[in-house]
Amino acid sequence: MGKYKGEGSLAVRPKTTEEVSRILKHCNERNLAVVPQGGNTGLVGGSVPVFDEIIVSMARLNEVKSIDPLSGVLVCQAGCILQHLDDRVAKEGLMMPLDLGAKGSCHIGGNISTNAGGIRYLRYGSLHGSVLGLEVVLANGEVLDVLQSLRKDTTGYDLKQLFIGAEGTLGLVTAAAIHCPPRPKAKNATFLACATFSKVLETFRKAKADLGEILSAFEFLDKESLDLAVGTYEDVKSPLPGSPERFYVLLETSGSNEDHDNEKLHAFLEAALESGAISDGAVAQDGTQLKAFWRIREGVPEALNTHKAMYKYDLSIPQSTMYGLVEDMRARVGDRAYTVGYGHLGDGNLHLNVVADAYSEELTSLIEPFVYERTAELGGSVSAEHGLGQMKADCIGYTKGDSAVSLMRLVKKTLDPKGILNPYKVLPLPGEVTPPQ
Ligand code: FAD
Ligand code: 2HG
Ligand code: ZN
Repeated sequence: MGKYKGEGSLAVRPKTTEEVSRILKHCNERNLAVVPQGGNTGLVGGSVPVFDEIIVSMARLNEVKSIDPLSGVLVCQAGCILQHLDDRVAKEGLMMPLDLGAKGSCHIGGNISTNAGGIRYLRYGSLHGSVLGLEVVLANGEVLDVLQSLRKDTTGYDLKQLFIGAEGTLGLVTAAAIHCPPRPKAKNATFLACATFSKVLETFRKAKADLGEILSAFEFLDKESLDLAVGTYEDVKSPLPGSPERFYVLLETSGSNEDHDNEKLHAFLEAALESGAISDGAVAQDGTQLKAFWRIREGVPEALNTHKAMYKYDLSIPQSTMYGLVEDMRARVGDRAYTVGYGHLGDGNLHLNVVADAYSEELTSLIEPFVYERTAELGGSVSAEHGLGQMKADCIGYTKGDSAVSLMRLVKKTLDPKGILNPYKVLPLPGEVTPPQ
């Protein structure tokens, strides 16, 4: 994002777990801090050194170890690129359980370390469920081997979970076993217009009820998001040009029988039009159009990135109150900035972005801490899927209470007593007061 700049002067590029282990053993003995780096696509500055931490790039740990087509278990090294893995497992009739706009660059190790969500979360759930095993190098260089491929295992504490979403602060993930679902034989998508946000919610309720097992994504964008993507890129075109509505939904279905899925989708659309939940809609006629629909959604964060100042918030908020926060923010900043709201509505995940020509203290003070305070009041989370990184390390208290933060500090102290792993990320500095709940 061009927002975070470190002073690192050394990057190491290990090829094996053994090399990662030797690097960490050496750094731990000499009190040298490290920052693990995957595809460097993170949005909260987690993979960027704050001072002169040594960058440990995981890019050369990029081997696929095995794929079992029967169980669907993929075992691979952490530096494999998500898109490459999806292409590889496709040959066995499988699919990666997650998908995100950065798939062409992000690593599976980075995905695991941020507990990335993305557009398949609604259907396939969190990496806390899909990751079956991990190999992790601990701060002192010891290799923790919990790289099982078992679906069920209740022998003691589930240690791998600690490293999923730890943003490289507890260990370096070097390999993973991941459960991959069967690749759907049929996929379809529809782009819908809704007059109000409550109609978007009504459409979501109806989609869950009528489409059931074939519903695979339910993304929403407000008109400001759509206009931005369409206005920035020539290849992004609205399937509903001239639509006057305030809200748009990209709904995807995936299943095993095209006729069955189409029948269900069309019945749902007819009923949604009749009830007034949606006012217009377009159904993708082929794979090319399906991709074009996704290009609109993926074009929004890309188009935001063309602005000089970008205030980016990734919030979990109960769906019923989600859009009120966007409206309040828009009213607060007025014409000083452009405010958009979009995201993974099916998962209660709002991406609220405020962009402008330049950062200013006035704008910043209108946005923060308001955005975090209001999220806490609504019972939400200040980080739904991007992590805390360096951007929000001092914001954890808006979502987690003192006892949870104290226990996290204890875990960190136990696994990384010298604090060499990705310092200044995730947790506030010791003694720093976390914001009141
Ligand atoms: P990096 O950015 O390199 O690192 C992220 C964090 O993980 C850092 O703290 C780093 O130190 C740590 N880390 C990396 N590798 C390891 C390792 N092997 N062991 C230990 N720690 C490690 N995120 C979503 O959740 N959902 C989305 O839909 C989504 N869409 C995106 C779209 C775009 C266009 C972009 C640019 C980003 C998007 N992201 C999304 C954010 C980002 O892609 C994810 O957070 C991704 O999981 C980061 O992976 P990475 O390999 O780039 O990790
Ligand atoms: C997405 O869902 C990503 O597109 C990025 O999580 C969100 O940049 C953002 O606001
Ligand atoms: Zn997202």
